[in-house]
Amino acid sequence: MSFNKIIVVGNLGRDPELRYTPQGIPVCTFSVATNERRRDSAGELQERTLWFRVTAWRRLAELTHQYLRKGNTVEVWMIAVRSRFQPWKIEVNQGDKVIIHLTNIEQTTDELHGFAICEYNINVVVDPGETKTIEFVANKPGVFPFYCTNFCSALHQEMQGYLLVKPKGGATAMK
Ligand SMILES: [Cu+2]
Repeated sequence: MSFNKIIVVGNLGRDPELRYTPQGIPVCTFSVATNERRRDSAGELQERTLWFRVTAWRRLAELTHQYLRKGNTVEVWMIAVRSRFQPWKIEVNQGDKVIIHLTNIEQTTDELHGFAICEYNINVVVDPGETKTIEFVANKPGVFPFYCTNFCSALHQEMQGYLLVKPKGGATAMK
């Protein structure tokens, strides 16, 4: 038996795209650029960019799509359904621009959900079947809980999660 394994560390060319095969299997493709600097025969420093095309499948494809981003924009596709948010935690770096697309996937027409992060002055209500997009810059480091502000059930306050904003150059508050 033999195998080889490579580790690619670089930058994304653009945000990963998620598609589905005709059988419904998630596939996520993205490109990673790596830079190599070397001296040529004349002693000049040359920079060479090498692109790797990466394909992730199934759950990894979904996670890749959910979490990987180009530059410092974090885009999250979140669902709200009684009594949870999915994903229920978001980790970003201080200074990141955060875009949350929140979809309420309830079937019953009166099942509204709210979404609030008090410290960031965010408070929205999402109707069943509706998607709302929330945008903000995560400039305050720390751990900020979010929860459902609508009385969707007696457990609405248990419908919660947290936003972790890792401080620039500092220690991580929570893992
Ligand atoms: Cu709710």
